[in-house]
Amino acid sequence: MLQLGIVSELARAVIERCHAIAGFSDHPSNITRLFLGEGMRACHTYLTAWMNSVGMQVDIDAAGNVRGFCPGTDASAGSILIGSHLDSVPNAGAYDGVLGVVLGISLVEGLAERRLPFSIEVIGFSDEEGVRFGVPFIGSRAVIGDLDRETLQIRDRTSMPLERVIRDFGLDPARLRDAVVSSSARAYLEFHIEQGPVLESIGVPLGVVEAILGQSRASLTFIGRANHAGTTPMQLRQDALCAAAEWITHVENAANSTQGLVATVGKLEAKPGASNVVPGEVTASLDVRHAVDSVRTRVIEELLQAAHEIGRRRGLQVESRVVVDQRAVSMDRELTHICERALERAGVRPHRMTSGAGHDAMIVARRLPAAMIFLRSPGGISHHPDETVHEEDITLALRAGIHLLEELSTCPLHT
Ligand code: HGY
Ligand code: MN
Ligand code: MN
Repeated sequence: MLQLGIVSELARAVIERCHAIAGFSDHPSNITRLFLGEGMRACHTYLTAWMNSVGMQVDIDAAGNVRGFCPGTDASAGSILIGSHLDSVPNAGAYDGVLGVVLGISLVEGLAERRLPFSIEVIGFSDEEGVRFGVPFIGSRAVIGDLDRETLQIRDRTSMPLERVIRDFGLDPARLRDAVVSSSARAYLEFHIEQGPVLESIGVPLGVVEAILGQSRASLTFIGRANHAGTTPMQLRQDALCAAAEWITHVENAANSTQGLVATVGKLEAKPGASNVVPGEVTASLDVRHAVDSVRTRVIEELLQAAHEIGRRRGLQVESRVVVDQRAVSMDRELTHICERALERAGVRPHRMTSGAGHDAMIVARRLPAAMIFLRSPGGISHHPDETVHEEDITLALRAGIHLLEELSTCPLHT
């Protein structure tokens, strides 16, 4: 279907395009592209122009997802979705999410005038990380029709409700129902960097994801009493930051003593935040992940209990709420087998693995057979400016993608 020379050219262009998109940021000196910020608007403009140039019809749906559509030759063959997210964490790398969208469009570009029986819809999701509103997967939840009224009222740190942010961006929340994927969609494929050390440690360029760990996210507030740092005796303090610090050590100990569990306090804010004031209030995030849902939910419960217990002992009030309770998700077996065969035909020994990172595939999998192909992360680093990818692995991913589309053209999915 595609000469190898073209594939290597496409791979080089993939890197260039990821770097171009890295320039679309809400921050003047690093990659920070949040839900419906100005960086996302520039990203929409860039991708719309590219998608149009390769013959795709483009729409920005009411949740801010970029939807590129390449028609097939046989309406009864339905459509295959290829996607990932366009938003980033603060001070991010250039490939998390974006690579999957750029690879999807590059596969369409590689088809040139050729049309497959099924349509291809490439989706750039508007929010997977959940940085702006504290809840992830806004874009993919909109695509499966799962963005409820309660979520639309959640406020960002400027106290702007999600629904208002959509309107201020120039989109219409009333059209969210049009964002829902059509019933003719047959499958969802996501290419993504592994974001961890496994593939590099075994010298394998690509992996096939069997399952994605479940994740819980919680928000806690330790409420003590601000007071003078110089005049307040230690035994009379209700120091919110010391309470949080004791709890954070407890979180780390719990994770170290629970096989296969990871727990992270990634965000911590002390108020009033002056060096000569005993911190009166601390807000903290908690992220807990595990392959087995009952272990994850037990541990997050224990960790929230521990925070309240530490608060009681120190004479503080503690408030906590779970904001995400996302169960572990297995990828579609049949589609995963097809991915494995595609890797083999691309000359890669397929390695099956679980994903510690969450992905839009775990949301879309609620509605469609979903599968993921990982690309090796050099240095195993991600959510960091040093995040990178090998060009030769992109070439292999494109070749695997072509074999994938070929196989789906000749033997449609049974599910
Ligand atoms: O946090 C995650 O697992 C993903 O990078 N959003
Ligand atoms: Mn991420
Ligand atoms: Mn990601």
